[in-house]
Amino acid sequence: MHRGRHRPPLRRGISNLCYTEAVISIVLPTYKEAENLPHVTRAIADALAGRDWRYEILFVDDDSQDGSEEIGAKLAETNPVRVIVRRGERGLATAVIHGIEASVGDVIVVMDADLSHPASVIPEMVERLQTGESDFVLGSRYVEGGTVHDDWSLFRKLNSVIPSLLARPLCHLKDPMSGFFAVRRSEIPDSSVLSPIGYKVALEIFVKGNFQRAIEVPIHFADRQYGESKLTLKEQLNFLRHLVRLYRHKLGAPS
Ligand SMILES: Nc1nc2c(ncn2[C@@H]2O[C@H](COP(=O)(O)OP(=O)(O)OP(=O)(O)O)[C@@H](O)[C@H]2O)c(=O)[nH]1
Ligand SMILES: [Mg+2]
Repeated sequence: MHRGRHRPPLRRGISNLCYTEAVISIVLPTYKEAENLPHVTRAIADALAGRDWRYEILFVDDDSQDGSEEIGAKLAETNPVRVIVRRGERGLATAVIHGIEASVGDVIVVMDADLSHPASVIPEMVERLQTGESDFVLGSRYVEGGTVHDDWSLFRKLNSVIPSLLARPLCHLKDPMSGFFAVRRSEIPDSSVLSPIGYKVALEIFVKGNFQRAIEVPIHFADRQYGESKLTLKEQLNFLRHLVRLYRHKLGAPS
């Protein structure tokens, strides 16, 4: 996936951003997140303020019809924001891949739009890539210093931990279910190789790619304040199908 080499201007009229070497694309899949869009845009802008980095925020919305498109357009007047609306298609992972293909950055950061992922960690993630210390940086709840909200029920904890255990033989990551990660575009496997079903796009990219120096940085995973979860039973079943596909890939079996 090597598109975006031409580095077009991100948005005209935004003069307060000083651009130098790094071009960072922050890709956020969105479905009915209208209330969250201004907050997450502000959180990213605050996190990157004072950094000499050129960046874009790319919302990939699956035709939410909740005002997201209009709010995104408004945000784009004063922020380096773009909204891509996919019509007639749903899916977190495919939305992320679509966004990566449409983005311009050398460095790609993927995060949720519901404020669960702390934008304040983005600079550290980008720096770890830039120094060459890592080729895959994952925001992780399950390394030392990482946390989730205190009041997670046992069911919710199991819902997070069991899928991670099922994926353990595929990768050594402690939080392979995380949707918060940063990679260099040049190291993302070609989109013809990527075929995720459902939610787990970090796992898909990690298993299909050739990453030698993955690291996990601790994050606090906050519970969403606005909007509703889209993680349904159907998505959990999709995860099992996705796992089967990834195991077949890993074992070299035809899918
Ligand atoms: N484009 C697109 N985005 C999606 C879709 N489903 C979920 N998302 C987005 O993916 C991100 C994660 O979805 P959530 O519903 O927060 O899933 P979750 O974090 O597992 O669930 P909660 O803990 O309840 O928030 C959010 O930004 C969603 O808006 C989808 O079908 N298409
Ligand atoms: Mg969420």
